[in-house]
Amino acid sequence: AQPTLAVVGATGSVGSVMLELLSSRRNHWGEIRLVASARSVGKSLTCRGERLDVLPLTAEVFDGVDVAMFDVPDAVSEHWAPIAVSRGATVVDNSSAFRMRPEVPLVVPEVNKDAVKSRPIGIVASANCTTAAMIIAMAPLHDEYGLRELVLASYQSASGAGQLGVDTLHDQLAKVAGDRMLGSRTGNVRQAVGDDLGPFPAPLALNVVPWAGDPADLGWSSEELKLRNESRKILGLPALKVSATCVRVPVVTGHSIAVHAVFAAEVTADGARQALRNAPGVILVDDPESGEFPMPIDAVGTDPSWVGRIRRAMDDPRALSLFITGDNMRKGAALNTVQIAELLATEIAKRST
Ligand code: 2RA
Repeated sequence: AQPTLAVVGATGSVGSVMLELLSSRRNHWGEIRLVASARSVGKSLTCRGERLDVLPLTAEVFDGVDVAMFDVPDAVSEHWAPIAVSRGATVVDNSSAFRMRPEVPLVVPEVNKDAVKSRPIGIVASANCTTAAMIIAMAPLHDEYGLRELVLASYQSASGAGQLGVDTLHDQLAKVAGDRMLGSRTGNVRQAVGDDLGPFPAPLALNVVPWAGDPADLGWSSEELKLRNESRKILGLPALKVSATCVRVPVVTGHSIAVHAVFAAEVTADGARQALRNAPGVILVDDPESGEFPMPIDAVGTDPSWVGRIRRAMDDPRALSLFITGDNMRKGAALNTVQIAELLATEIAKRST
């Protein structure tokens, strides 16, 4: 029999992309159960062309489940993932609750899929959206040249902050549309947007906000430290130097990262392009003179990380600058989680034959 899957957080914005992917990718699953908080019960959603009732999050809902994908807030994962495991499921969790625990593998399948094999507490963590998009391109460059340091600036879209982020950006854009004075010395964007900033600490329309996540140590944000810690863990480079500045931009979907990477060996832009051309999960878009570079408006709705603007540093033959864009709802969230769940499904299928 094919394994049973639970989707926890099925009614959320990442959950809905998970259902889309489960409907469009090769099917690995027998029964699929859609699970959400009590307030979503009574709803039904379509998956694989079937209308399914949303079930409440209880311990019993995991009875008979082989794999449970979670996309819920950290505290909900922290509480419910171990309960799902105690009922016999393996959990693939997309929150940050378990990512840095040594006993939990942190997986981006194109880079370290074998890490799923050892999961002593029955939980596998899926990487943060910005890390996932970036690491898929950095891993083949690391294999080629030996990565030593990353200096990063992210350009993160509103959907990284959930549906509220997307709604807030659209509401703000509607408020500023048509006023040609806004953003000039006399046109006040703060006033036009009003007090409702949604999940952002400042207006996002006509602006960039150099802050994403929560305050962490020494002035860094949680998103910045995720990039550092998760990159080190996924690449198995505990001493990798990483400095990131995470910035929210008025884009609906698609996180981008400007990368300055320093390697052990000398690099060439052509060598880097060659390493990336056949890399899994990467699409090379690097012809700036013809207007071809990675951008969220093109990457949205697609699976790969789009990579371009590859240049060797002018002042360091061991350093590259490049630009990466990926759909944060797909590779950055739903797709990576679904891919990990599929690795587990394949393992379960092998075991039962
Ligand atoms: C963001 N990385 O973009 C987060 C979502 N997990 O806010």
